[in-house]
Amino acid sequence: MTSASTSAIASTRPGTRRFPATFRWGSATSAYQIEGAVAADGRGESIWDRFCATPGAIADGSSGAEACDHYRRWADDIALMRDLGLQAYRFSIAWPRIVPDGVGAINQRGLDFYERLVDGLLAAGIEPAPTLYHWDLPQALQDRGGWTVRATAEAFADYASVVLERLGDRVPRWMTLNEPFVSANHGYVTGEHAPGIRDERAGLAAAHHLLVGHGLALGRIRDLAPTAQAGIVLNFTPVVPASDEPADVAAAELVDGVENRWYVEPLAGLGYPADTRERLGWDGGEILDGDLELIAGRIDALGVNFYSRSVASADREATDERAVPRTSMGWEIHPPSLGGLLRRLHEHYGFSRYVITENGAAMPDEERSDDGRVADHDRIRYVAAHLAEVHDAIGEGIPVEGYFVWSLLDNFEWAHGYGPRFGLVEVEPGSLRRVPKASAEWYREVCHTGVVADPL
Ligand code: GCO
Repeated sequence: MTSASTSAIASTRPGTRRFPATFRWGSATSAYQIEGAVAADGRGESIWDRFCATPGAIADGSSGAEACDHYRRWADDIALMRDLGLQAYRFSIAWPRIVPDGVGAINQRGLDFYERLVDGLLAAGIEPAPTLYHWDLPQALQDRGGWTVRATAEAFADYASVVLERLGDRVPRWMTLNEPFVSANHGYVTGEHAPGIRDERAGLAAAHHLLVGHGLALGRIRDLAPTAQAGIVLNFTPVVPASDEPADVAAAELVDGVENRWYVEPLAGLGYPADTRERLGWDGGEILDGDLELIAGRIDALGVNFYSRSVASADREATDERAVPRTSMGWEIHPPSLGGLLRRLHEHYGFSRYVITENGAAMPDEERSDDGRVADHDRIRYVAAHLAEVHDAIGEGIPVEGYFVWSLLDNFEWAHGYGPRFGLVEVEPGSLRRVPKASAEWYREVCHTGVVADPL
């Protein structure tokens, strides 16, 4: 902690916000997006390797085969994080590196990699915050139905045990899944993500089995790392109706039910939202006795990923043409929605703690300063404005414990390939040289002082 940290969160001067001394500053990445080295050291095939090979699946025809080569450059990346003054680092563990076929034989070399990474982080004074599943399912399990079958949830728990047995003694915080909505919806309903399936019924089965997998893995964390904190990461997209017309309001309720409430409500012990269930016509056939209790097992912290809000219209063909500020992916920039979300979560569900596990923006990154660095003042403004909302929420008594900016590095943005850039640090195409952007310099100051000033 720096001397600037105090427990007060009041502003020191107008336009500056001081965060609590205990607030943790970090950045986030995920395995398939940065590691590369997909054939190294006995790693098995993942659904993303297979999906990227499908013509037309990825906008620029790329894949995560090389990505940022973090698998080989991990020590340099830790040095970079240390230089930025990060206190915590959220990354994900690739299941196909640990259990290449999803079940059965364990690949010690995969475990060795994450052990080196975790020990390197600890030695650098950076808290490792791993997520056990960030979308890279072993292809062998997909060949047997993937998340549409319950056996995948059981395999996930067994894989979690293997990881916990190796690293449970030194990792203080675990997250089970990243964004089960995106896994189920983009993977099994719209098909825009791996495994590229388009089947609404399959999406409902996948969503339930993902949550069962979370519940089972949570139990393994409790058994094998009883003093560690554990949670899950959900993405939230607050949704507003395009107008006050009842049809638009109903459309917004459905989107909110499918994208947001479907996951948070069972985790909070409320079961699946009845209104949404009825509108989707789901008979809940996959729910076995005890599942809802399992899913509602107590978590220590809810991970909140927030990027934007959406506008829902009864007219499914309608496009959102409002002249609002947007990122280079077209996502509306609307920081008050983050404050509103935190209030809603705390009032309705009352989790004991929250962590902003992702927040950040793809920006054009076209301007450069004289020294050649990306001058991404738009990204700085985005992050600062969202942090102001977090600060207000803390001031109102909502226990938000930390913030992980997405992302440390420019990386493989799934179906969008390498077009969108989210990094605080540029990764030069070809050389993969890391060059901190203006936002990295700005964030270093925030990490050191715990103070966020209104950007100019
Ligand atoms: C997400 C993902 C990230 C994305 C990021 C930007 O959780 O949606 O965790 O992998 O890259 O959100 O779209």
